[in-house]
Amino acid sequence: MLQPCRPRSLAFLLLLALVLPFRSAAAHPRLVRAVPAAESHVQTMPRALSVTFNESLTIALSRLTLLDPTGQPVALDTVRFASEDTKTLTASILGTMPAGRYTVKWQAAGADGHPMRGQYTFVLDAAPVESTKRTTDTGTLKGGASSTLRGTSRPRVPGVR
Ligand SMILES: [Cu+2]
Repeated sequence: MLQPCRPRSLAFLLLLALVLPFRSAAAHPRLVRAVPAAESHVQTMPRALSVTFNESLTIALSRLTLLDPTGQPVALDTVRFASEDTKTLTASILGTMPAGRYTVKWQAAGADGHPMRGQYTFVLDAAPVESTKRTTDTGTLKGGASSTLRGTSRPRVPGVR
């Protein structure tokens, strides 16, 4: 009785092998949002990392790691859910962050307990140099622009030509 069934069950197994990866992938947490956002540039040091997934997570299997531009880990507080939101992991940043590109590595597991992992980067831009100097620079630029404008409008003034 098993013998005639075999080709059919083999076909069924093949079908399962094709379908299962998609099914399990759909059941695993997928990153949908991050703060700071992936590939973003931030001007000030963020106080916390926050990553939101498409499904509720198991906190015991969830991890966040922040690596500085040299690849050294930046001290983070314990990873926890953002208030009542079990799809969002957050961790306060305890260490200091010099300017540069940072890597966030995350691990997250949903109901089935299979940890998914991923990473993304963001850039902390260098602190702007003395705001007074910046204003002066902008002023100079503006002055230059307006004198150019005046120059262009000069032919309109009668008598100059
Ligand atoms: Cu799984």
